[in-house]
Amino acid sequence: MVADDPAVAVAEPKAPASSLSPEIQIDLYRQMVRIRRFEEKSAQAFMRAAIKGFCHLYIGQEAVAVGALSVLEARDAVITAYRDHGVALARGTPARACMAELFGKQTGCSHGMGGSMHLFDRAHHFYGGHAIVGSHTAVAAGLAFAQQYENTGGVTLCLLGEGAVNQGVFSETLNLVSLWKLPIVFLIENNDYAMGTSVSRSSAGLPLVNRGSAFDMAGRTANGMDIEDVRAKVAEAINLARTEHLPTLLEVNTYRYRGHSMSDPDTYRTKEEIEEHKKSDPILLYRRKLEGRQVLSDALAKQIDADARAEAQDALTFAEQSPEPDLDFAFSLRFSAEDQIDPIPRPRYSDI
Ligand SMILES: Cc1ncc(C[n+]2csc(CCOP(=O)(O)OP(=O)(O)O)c2C)c(N)n1
Repeated sequence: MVADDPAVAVAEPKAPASSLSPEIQIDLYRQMVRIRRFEEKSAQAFMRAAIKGFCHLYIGQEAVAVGALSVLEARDAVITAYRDHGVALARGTPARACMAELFGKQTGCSHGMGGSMHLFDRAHHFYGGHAIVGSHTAVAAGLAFAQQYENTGGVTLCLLGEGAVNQGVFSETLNLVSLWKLPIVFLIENNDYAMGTSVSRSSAGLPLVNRGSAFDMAGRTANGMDIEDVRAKVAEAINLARTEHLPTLLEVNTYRYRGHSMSDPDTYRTKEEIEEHKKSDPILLYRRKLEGRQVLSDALAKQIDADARAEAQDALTFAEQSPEPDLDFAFSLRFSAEDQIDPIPRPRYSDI
């Protein structure tokens, strides 16, 4: 069985029934497959140097973004680090706009100015894509502060890698969000490795979820290979943030199959270790579960896979055929005297 390939699965004989509707279950599955196929297409494009710069793939972690974002409302804010393709797709940024950004094209969701690590989509309240490890956690607190100050009823979901928890800014941020009772959820995507350093070599006081207790924050853990577990735990935390303005620190255990980035030779772990983790592939496990519940047929699974491949190919063609940002446009992105970015035309998603 090839764990990377959700088209190959064996039904789980006695999968427990779910409180989720069949439509939601299918949609969760579909979103994970979309991300996997998009990332595979990105990897191919990077290998032939069509995508330049950095490229950090989300393969293996799909259940985290899809499960977590599936419980958010449109008014909520989402922010993450540089491993952001799957998060943007799960938030609703069109695959075309994401792929074009990876290609640095003007039709990209950041107009080609950000690239893979800086996807941004204000229309969907997706505030990046940030390359400086841990830095965006403070920005997340600012988003939640604005939501509270303006009484929008929205909450902020901030995803971060486990490598970010030892950055000073993260501790300072936890202190303030707890003190000010901001409507925010911090979700640590613990995929074991920060570049080539395992969490056990970098961090004292495991599990990392304990870090919140110093600031009197609620703490929860979830299995990042089980999309329904992620969804349930995030739903509780989001509810706490929305109704009681109490922040939560969530630790979600997951695993990335590919190197840290496309340039990583991946020599700090064994092939056997990776293969072992692929046995609990989130897409494969969920497909088995849905087949056991008779929610997903073989034909539908194949159709979902074919659609996801077609979408990824379409995004690639769109990106290849899109124009480079022109120089006038690039130089129009400057800070004004008021420190506001000059207004720029947003991508018209209806057109792409
Ligand atoms: C402040 C800072 N220090 C170092 C780096 C270099 N760096 C880039 S990614 C990374 C590892 C981060 O790992 P983690 O937060 O666990 O995210 P993951 O790659 O696992 O998604 C490091 C140290 C950086 N970008 N920013």
